[in-house]
Amino acid sequence: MGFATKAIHAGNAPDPATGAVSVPIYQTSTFAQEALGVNKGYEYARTKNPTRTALEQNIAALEGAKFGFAFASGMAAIDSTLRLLKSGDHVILGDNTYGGTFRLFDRILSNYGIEFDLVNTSDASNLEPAFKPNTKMVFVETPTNPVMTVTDLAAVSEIAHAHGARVVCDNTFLSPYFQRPIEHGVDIVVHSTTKYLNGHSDSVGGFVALNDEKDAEWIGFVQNSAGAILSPFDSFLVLRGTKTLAVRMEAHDKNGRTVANFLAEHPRVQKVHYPGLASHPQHEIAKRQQSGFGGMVSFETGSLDNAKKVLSSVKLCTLGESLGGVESLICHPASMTHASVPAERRAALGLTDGLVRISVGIEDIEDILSDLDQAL
Ligand code: P1T
Repeated sequence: MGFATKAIHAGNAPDPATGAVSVPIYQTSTFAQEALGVNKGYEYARTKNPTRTALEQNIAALEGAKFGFAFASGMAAIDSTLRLLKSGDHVILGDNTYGGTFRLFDRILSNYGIEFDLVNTSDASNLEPAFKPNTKMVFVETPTNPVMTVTDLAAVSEIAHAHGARVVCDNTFLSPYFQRPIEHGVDIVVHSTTKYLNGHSDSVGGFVALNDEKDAEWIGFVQNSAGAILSPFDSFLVLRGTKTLAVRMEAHDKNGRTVANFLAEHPRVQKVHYPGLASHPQHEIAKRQQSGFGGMVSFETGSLDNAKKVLSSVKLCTLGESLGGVESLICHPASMTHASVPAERRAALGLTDGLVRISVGIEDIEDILSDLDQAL
């Protein structure tokens, strides 16, 4: 079955009770039981809800995973995945991740005896020396938010597995339409479904997809025990979103490439970060590992003042956090999405005060380009 077919049909069987073609929003907290221990597979809605189950089957199928779990946010999905770790474990964390992921390690997990080191995994040769006897996990984003560096997932997985460590990949920026990390050896895929999977900027959610039965059992146990579940209504919205993932991603990719090329030639732009450009340092890896480059582009304006001018001059692009919706969103990572990353770390990553990030939407390309042109 092709990707677009799976996106529409996986988990989306007509409702057994009524034949409804769209999976209903089962807005209920509990389910009537016929007798003690006799039920229709559902008991209490934190544990399992049919709308959530449908979404879990859908996204797991898109990632090529046996198991999937939907959470209340991307951060809840990441937090629940990190509960595979125990006090005393060490994690190799990609040096550029969403600011909230760094903050979770830096400010919360560090209180529970979980150590981490930041490593630039875009050069796989940096990985080997970073392993310690207690390294249990390598956690990467690719492409990274917001400087768009790419990590070779097959190379990193091979090294990590030789050390007995799991590899977790945050696949939010490309979605399974353009990149399926499990096919490259990754053990666990996490998502903020808030972004491309839902695609319409009207829901916050997260997802974990994996094949290992024992780890899946634990993540399911954490989902039920800690309870950061996705609601039935949000499950419905994301399930509706994934039905159009293939067509939306094609449109984001087409506009993303055009915006990146436009910016690369613009006299007011000093540098463009987009793996689809031949000048991107990991362009060859991206071409091999991804089937598209997507709609995320960041660029260097040269100073905070210049960035402010651009951000206050756009008319079509909306100034705001988040990404992956049909509308173009623009933001200032240093003060918004990555404010929790210390200034010296941001500088080392090229996450400067002059950096602007665009989530290129699927509006008419002429309108997006003329908005950026007048703002620059
Ligand atoms: O916002 P939430 O659904 O909890 O997802 C967190 C998250 C996880 N991973 C990546 C790669 C992300 O980009 C995010 C959220 N990012 C933004 C809100 C942003 O504007 O970058």
